[in-house]
Amino acid sequence: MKAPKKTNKKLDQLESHSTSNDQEKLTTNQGLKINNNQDSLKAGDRGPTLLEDFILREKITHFDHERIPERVVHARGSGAHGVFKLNKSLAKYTKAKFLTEVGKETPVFVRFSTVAGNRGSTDLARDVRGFAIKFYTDEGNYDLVGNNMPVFFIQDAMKFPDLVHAVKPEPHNEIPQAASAHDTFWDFISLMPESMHMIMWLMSDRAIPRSFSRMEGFGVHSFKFINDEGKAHFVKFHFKPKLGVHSVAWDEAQRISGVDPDFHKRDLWESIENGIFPEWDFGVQLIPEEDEDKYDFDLLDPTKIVPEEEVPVQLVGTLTLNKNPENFFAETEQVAFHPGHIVPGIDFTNDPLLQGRLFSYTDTQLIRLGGPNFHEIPINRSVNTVHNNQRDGYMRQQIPKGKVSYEPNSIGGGCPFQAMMSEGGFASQEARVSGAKVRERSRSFVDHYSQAKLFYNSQSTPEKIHLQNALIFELSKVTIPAIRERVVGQLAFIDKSLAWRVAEKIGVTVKELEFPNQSIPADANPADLQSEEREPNTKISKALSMQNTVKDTILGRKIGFIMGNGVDAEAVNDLKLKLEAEGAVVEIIAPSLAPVKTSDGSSLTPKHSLSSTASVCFDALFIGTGEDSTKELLTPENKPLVLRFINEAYKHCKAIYFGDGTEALYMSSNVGLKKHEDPAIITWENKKSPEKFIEAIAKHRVWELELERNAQN
Ligand code: HDE
Repeated sequence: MKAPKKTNKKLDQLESHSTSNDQEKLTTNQGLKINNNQDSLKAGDRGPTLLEDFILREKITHFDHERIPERVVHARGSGAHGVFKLNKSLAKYTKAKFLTEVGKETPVFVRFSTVAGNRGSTDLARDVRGFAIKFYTDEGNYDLVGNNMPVFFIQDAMKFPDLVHAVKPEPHNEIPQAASAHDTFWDFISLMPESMHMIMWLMSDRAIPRSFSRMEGFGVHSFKFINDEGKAHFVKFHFKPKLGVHSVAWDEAQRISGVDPDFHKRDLWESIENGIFPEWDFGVQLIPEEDEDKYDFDLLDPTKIVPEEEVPVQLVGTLTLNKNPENFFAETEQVAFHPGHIVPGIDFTNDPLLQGRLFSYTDTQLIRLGGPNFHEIPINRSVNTVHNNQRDGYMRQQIPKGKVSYEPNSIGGGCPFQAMMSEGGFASQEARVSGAKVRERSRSFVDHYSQAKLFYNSQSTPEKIHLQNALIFELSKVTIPAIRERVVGQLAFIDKSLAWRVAEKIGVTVKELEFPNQSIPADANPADLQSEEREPNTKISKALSMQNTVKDTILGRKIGFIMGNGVDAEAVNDLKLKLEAEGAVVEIIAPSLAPVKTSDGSSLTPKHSLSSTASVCFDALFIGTGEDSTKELLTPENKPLVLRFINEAYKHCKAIYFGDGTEALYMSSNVGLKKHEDPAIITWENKKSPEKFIEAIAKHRVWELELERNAQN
């Protein structure tokens, strides 16, 4: 399937800046046609190059200058164009036009990112993901610069450079790249109790998404909606993926980083090219301004969520990504987001983290994009034209006419005019502000553990185990024992058994005083330690567990078909058609890239060879039907590779379907050793195999069988 050609106001605007070399002659940047692009101009064919060679000079000079500084955070990114459609009017709460006119479609550009790594680092780092959206509204650009986690590490912008310095590679040796598993990060965290809620999110599998299209987006801060009457509501922004929220296992993440470090970027690109457009429901949590003090946390505190059980998320729109950029640098790299780009009907709150961000983003673009005219770069242009008296600066593109660049003026007829509010002129919410000038934190910000606990308690057992293991992995890389001890001390405020389990694995001795529950046996299953009886009054929020987001769809799932020569053509094609009809993507993996000869004499073209990919790149495996195929897959050369595929998919709790005649492979793999019920292993014996396979893939993984599946490895 090929994506249909999209167009909208923004794409039309971009089109006017696009060029194509198709059927054109090569020219210099001055438009001069070039006759020889192979050799520099020399004094004799073995002589020195002449300074006169303006063509060589231009080419090399441009090359020498073709890098700009990468973003200081969120350097690695992937972008896509799309559209935001409003399904339900929010006119009661906001006058922002793109949120009030039902059916209105607003062009968007979205950039996803990791935070800590360099531009060339892996997509699969354990990290927060940026989820930044530029809405090209008719009233100007609105940027929602969010993350895939709804809270943040710190409460005040003053701590941001410290946080980032702590997580980035250590300054003396620039190690480690794109990883928080090191001394300085955990040193900082161990001394910052306010970060513990975010640490729960970061150590959960949310930090290793299966794809961008399977992660949530959050505005994080409370913002304000202002309606036509000037009434304000606090608002929290949510994006809920139509495919559910899904992650890979940490073991997979590490292997994918080697096999395909562009895994997320590729998935986004290929999905859009294949017409499988990533989609999210857009939702809002709304709180009347007068209810500000109703909660046991402060709405201005960015380390807190508003639990969905307390304020439900109202779904009002759809975000769809439907077009890949034409050029990575021009669009994804040069796009400049800023939480301060707002439109009438949306306003800021006094969240001290947000307030700091309002300064930082323009400042960073000035150094990154080289001057104050970055708003004129095509991807950053608003779809309505810009009119003001700002002028000049590096790389000015617009040609403002006339001799007036000041206001008030009479020569220019007073233009451009200020807009009245009724004409869409932006006016900040009139809010009363009072108080002594203080450098202090509000007392309403001091509870650092309740919501960390809420998050942990809301996780399913497999999710809890993954979180524990993530902490164990990360803290095992911390070389200073005192830091490890302090983190365990912090964890104990969240959940004692979590702290105990981690402590045990990272060489921290648990003192009786801190852990009254010393009766926990050393071989206890962590799942048993999390029972509600131990903490009977613990609150749970269902929305916080990814396990509750499973959707009944295999749209966009990638299924690896492993096969050798002689594979049963009918069985393979049948299954392929069934899976593709449900929106899955089938890719053939064979011993080599040579076409596979099937039982009926036809041939199938593999996309991968057994040694060029790995099972971690697929959501499920089908082991191709037929004894001849099995025989080839079991040759001494192929067998270890095939078994690695199967055993890894099994260990990572994926669905595997063994076709007819593959029993020998089944028996040689770890799957053949299984001694438990496993709904995700489908064999030739099952009469409804394809249907069962589809059902199992839709469930994402059988995480609940992880311990049992791994016990056999
Ligand atoms: Fe950012 N952040 N940030 N941030 N942030 C940047 O801006 C900053 C914060 C987020 O795809 C930078 O253009 C400060 C929270 C995203 O281009 C920089 C503070 C959230 C992106 C910056 C924060 C974010 C950035 C680096 C604390 C989630 C990538 C390059 C006061 C709500 C946008 C750039 C893109 C990027 C500063 C905290 C999200 C330096 C000072 C909280 C998604 O300006």
